Amino acid sequence: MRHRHWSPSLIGWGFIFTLLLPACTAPAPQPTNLPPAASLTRSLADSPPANLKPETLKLETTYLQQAAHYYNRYHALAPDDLLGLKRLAGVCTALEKLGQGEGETRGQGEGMKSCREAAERVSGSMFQVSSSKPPDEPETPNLKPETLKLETTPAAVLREALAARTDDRRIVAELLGVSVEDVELGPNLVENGGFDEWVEGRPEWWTWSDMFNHEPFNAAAFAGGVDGLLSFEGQQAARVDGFWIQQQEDKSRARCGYWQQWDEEQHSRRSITLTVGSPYLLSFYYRTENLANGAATVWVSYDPMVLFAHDHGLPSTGEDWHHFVAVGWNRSDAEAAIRPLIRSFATGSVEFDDVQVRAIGLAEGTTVEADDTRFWMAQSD
Ligand SMILES: [Ca+2]
Repeated sequence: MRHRHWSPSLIGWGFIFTLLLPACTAPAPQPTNLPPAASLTRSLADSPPANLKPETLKLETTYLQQAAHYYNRYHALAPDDLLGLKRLAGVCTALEKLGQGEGETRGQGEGMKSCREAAERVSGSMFQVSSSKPPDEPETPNLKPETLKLETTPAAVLREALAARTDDRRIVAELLGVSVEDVELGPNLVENGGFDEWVEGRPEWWTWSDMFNHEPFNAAAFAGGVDGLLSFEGQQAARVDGFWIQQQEDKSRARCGYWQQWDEEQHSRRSITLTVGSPYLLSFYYRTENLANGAATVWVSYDPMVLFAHDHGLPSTGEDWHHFVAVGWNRSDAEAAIRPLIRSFATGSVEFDDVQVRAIGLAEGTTVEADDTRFWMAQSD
């Protein structure tokens, strides 16, 4: 586990993440006619703030400036945490839109100082802000050439850094060695992959897989449930906590987690069908805390010709949200089914969010031979 010098570590930051602004804006009371800070940030990121009154605009600018300050400081401490980068990019995008609404020049003003600093850190170069015209010269030489054609503002640099590590279409193209324009992703075949719907203590469409405390498994104390504080996507994530595990060699390893999928109406298990020879994407976000390397796993199939067999171990994340992506084929000679099972084999905690399985469509003339499953993990810049 990585030790950070800030206390109270992630829970404290989780509080800031969840409440976003109130945690760092104690002196300024929030007017009752404002929407919650997090939803306001999202709405500002989506559209220009044309309908905000001047005094409201000023107040929100103050909130966003302070949020950018704290998210930038957090990102400096935990650059691999994708949730931190996501929130930082969102706040800086909202700040830039507010700045435009106020007639400020791009990337100027006290509020953008933190965003510029983060953009410089992400791009590995000094960020020269052009306030009058789009940059003619590359200002971020460490980024790929196509990136420089985009509107280059601190928020644009942060959004690009986030997309490089979260855009599944781009990542699939990278894994297959084809152009991103030649890749299309089908609908998500996983039900409730974001774990935002819960029924009687378990996520809808998922069943609790408890391979412990009965033969042939070791005894253990595991608990599963919802985390509504630090989800990567939506409002909730699924969590598995291991408290104690018996290590008797003549028994199978204790393990447990959530297994797609339980059909409530049919009272039967359903599977995700994979056609022969077509590539598929398996993708999710996860974070581990005090969990041994490789102890959190994903299982999809017994057959090594259907994506991959047995549990695929995930690297520990030191409390950060990481992204897992795999691209594989049904290389058997018949239609096959998978049932994603995400679980833990050890004491400590793991959370999962945004589980996806999608068919990958390739443009006509683009072919990739069915091969071993390819795995991708986000790396820091
Ligand atoms: Ca979620």
